[in-house]
Formats: sequence, structure tokens, C-alpha cells
Amino acid sequence: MARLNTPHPGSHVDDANRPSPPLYGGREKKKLTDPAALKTALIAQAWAHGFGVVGVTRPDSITEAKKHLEAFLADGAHGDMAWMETTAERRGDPRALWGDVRSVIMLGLNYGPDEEDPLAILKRRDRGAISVYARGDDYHELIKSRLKQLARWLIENAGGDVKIFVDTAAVMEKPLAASAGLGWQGKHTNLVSRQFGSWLFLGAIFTTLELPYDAADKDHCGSCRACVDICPTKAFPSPYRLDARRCISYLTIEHKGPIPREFREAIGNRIYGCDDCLAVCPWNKYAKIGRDAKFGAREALRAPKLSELARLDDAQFRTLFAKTAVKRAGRDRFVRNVLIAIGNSGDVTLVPDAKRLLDDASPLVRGAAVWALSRLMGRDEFAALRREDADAGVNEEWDITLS
Ligand code: B12
Ligand code: SF4
Ligand code: SF4
Repeated sequence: MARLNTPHPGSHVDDANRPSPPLYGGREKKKLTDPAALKTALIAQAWAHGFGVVGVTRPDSITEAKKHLEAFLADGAHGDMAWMETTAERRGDPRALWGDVRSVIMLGLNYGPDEEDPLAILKRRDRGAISVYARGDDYHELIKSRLKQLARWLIENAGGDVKIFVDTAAVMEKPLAASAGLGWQGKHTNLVSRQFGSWLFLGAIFTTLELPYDAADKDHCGSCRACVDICPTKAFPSPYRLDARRCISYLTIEHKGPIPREFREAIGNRIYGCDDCLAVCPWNKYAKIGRDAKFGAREALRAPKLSELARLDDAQFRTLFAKTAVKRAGRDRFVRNVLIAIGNSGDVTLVPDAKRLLDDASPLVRGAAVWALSRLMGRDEFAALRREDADAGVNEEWDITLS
């Protein structure tokens, strides 16, 4: 059973010497000029803002990662995430992103699930599985606002200039976090921490200040390969390398077109992201439940009924997923995913919902509805539904499913 999380200093400050956060707005606020004292105070501030681990690395610390990124792109492993290619130069080197950066402060925020087994939902085939990170308020917004407060504190107390990043910028957050000593990149490629297992969000503050750098953590995966072996779509060509085109997280969130046929069955009822490789990591035994209520799961998103999700129109989708990361996918892509899950449910009571979506305005949805019905209905009954569609892709879906 996971324990409630209290902020953890990682390897940077021991508990006995835990500093209190300096006060804001004192009458005479002295600038912190000693880099070590500044870093200690910064760590205390980061804890106060809910971050569990903090570390600092040099801007030129990820030269290997740059090479790996180039190989990843050359293989086409990024699929249709073209933005990875167009930003590759800046992404592979913080100095190319911002020439003035002297230190990269990496922060990790624990979002450990409050359930014993976050994969238990995968057996409830009439329900949709939304990955743990997306069941609460959108972490991008929450973390960004905390990074802004920390950055303001840094400027007020030490001067310098700053830039903050979380997820969407051209920054390689995982290798930077590993260099800053927050953990190591596991065989699933994500950052694993000895304190929080695989459930950490990452954020970055670039600063012109020179702070003491931390040592990188060691790889503690050993002979384990649980994450590689559990992957339902075999998305790891080898340990430590991911082919995003095969990853359910990519397919259900980033990929805009119809989901390639070869992955549909393996997707099961995962309708937004995937947690399998994170959830099996043995380091999670040290994981703690995220203590931040805002990151916690909304009840409505823990095990939503596929039948209800299939009925969402655009306005209802926006209302249900207001302020969550899910809304980024948009209603059509999301309902496409719901239909894949319906096709995998084996639940014939969902046939009317899928049938209604044959008339949806979105060809993406209509095509997925064809596939779902082909899996739930008898062949003759299904063939009787065949109609000419205005969209060539949907017609192809009919042809293939009836062939
Ligand atoms: C693009 C992206 C994705 C893509 C591609 C993922 C990927 N692994 O590249 C997709 C959509 C698939 C994805 C999925 C997920 N993502 Co994502 N994603 C990103 C993003 C925006 C960029 C990652 C990136 O730079 N990839 C490029 C590759 C080349 O870099 P890399 O993954 O670090 O690859 C390293 C290894 O593969 C290794 N390597 C490569 N080749 C070789 C060869 C050898 C021989 C060796 C030894 C090593 C090696 O070196 C590379 C460089 O360090 C980051 C945010 C950011 N700005 O960094 C979030 C981020 C990585 N995602 C995150 C999360 C939470 C997820 C999901 C768990 C969400 C979910 N539940 O569905 C899944 C996990 C899937 C997985 N197993 O990776 C978190 C991870 C937090 C953490 N603790 O690590 C991040 C950091 C966002 C955040 N700010 O918190 N994501
Ligand atoms: S997130 Fe799921 S599909 Fe993607 S690599 Fe991990 S286990 Fe495989
Ligand atoms: S599951 Fe095993 S191999 Fe994968 S990241 Fe965790 S410790 Fe490493």
C-alpha cells in the first residue's frame, strides 16, 4: 500500500538540515549571493511548491541525448510529431535554445496514483482507461504556475534572468533531469526515481545564474525488463529506445488519423495514454500517493462508461474534460479511441452507440465506428449496414472489414 507523500529532498539536502523557506516581502531583503546557500534556499522553496525532487545540471550536459534524438528522428520513430523534427537543434542543446543559460534547474513532481493497481481498469472492458496523469487537472498548467512562482522568487532573491518549461517546449527534460541527479532514464525511457518510482512529472527552470551542479544518478534497472516485456504493442525496439509510432500513448493522444489496424486490438480499452510500462516498474514500491489534490483523479474520470463517452458531442466533451489534458486531443480523436475500446469490449449492448456514430460528422469517427461494429456484430448483420460514404477512408474501412 502506498504511503502519503511528504516532500523529499532527494540527495541534495539532508532532512536534519532542512532549511525553512525564506520569507517574501521582508523590509530589508538581502540578495542571496552565495551559490550554495541560494541552492539550499531554492530547494526549500521548491518543496514548499510541492516539488519532491530538485537538482541542477550544466546546460552542456546532454550531448549523448542529442545524438540519440538524431537517431530517433532519422528512424522516423517520432511518427507525425513533426514539431520534434523542426525543433531538433534547440531540443538537443539547451544552449541553442537560450545562449545565456548557465544552469538548468530540473524539478520533479510526484503524481503517484491512489489505487493499489492502476492497471486493474484494463479488465473492465465496458469502461475506458484514462492514464493516471490525465485523470486530474492538466499538469501543464499546474506546474507552469508553480514554476513561475519559483522563478519569481529566484529573481527577487538572487537576480539573473530565467525561462521556465514544462513538456511542450523544445527541451529534453528526461536526460536533463537524469544529469541533475533526479533519477535515471529507465528501459521504458522515462525518468525513474528511487523515491517516487516512475510517477514523476518534470519541469525545468533555465537561469543565467551559476548554481552548484549535481552529479547524475546511476542506472538502477539492473537485469529487470518488466516494462519492455509488458508493452502491449511492442513499442521498444530495444531497452532504452522507444518507437513512438507503436506506443499507445502516441496512438491515442498525438496521432491524428485513423489508428493503424495492427494496433487496434492491443489497445484494449486504453482511451487516452497508457501506463503499463510505468505501472510495472518495481521501483514503484517506494512510490507515494501524490499529495496534491489538484493532480488527483476526478471521480468521473476513474472508470468512465464507454456508452456515455460515445455519446459526447463537442460541447459535452469540453465540459467533461474542462481543465484536463484530455481536452487537448479534441472530441473527434477522443471518440475515435472510445470506438476502438468499444470494438474490443465484446459487449453487444454497445452496438447501438457505435451504430449511431456511423452518421457522425467526422470521418475519423465514422471509420472507427465501422471497425467497432465489425467486431461486435455477426457478419450478415454487419454487411447489411454497408453504405457509400462521402469519405474515401471510411469506404476503405468498410471494404477491409467486409473482405
Ligand atoms: C515526445 C514525448 C512523448 C512521445 C514520445 C516518448 C519518448 N519516449 O520519446 C509519446 C507521445 C509516445 C509520449 C508518451 C508518454 N509520455 Co511523453 N513526452 C514527450 C516529450 C514532449 C519529449 C520526449 C523526447 O524528447 N523524446 C525524444 C527521445 C529521443 O528522447 P528520450 O525519450 O529522452 O530518449 C532517450 C532514450 O531513448 C535514450 N536512447 C535513445 N537511443 C538510445 C540508444 C542507446 C544505445 C541507449 C543506451 C539509449 C538510447 O536516449 C534518449 C535521450 O535521452 C517529453 C517532454 C519534454 N519536453 O521532454 C514528454 C515526457 C517524456 N512524457 C511524459 C509522460 C508522463 C509520458 C507517458 C507516461 C504518458 C502516458 N501515461 O501515456 C508516456 C510514456 C511512454 C514512454 N514509454 O515513453 C513525461 C515523463 C516524465 C518522466 N518521469 O520521465 C515527460 C517528461 C513530460 C513531463 N514534463 O513530465 N511522450
Ligand atoms: S506507454 Fe504503453 S504502449 Fe507506450 S511504451 Fe509504455 S507500455 Fe508500451
Ligand atoms: S520496469 Fe525495470 S527495466 Fe523498466 S524502468 Fe523499471 S526497473 Fe528499469
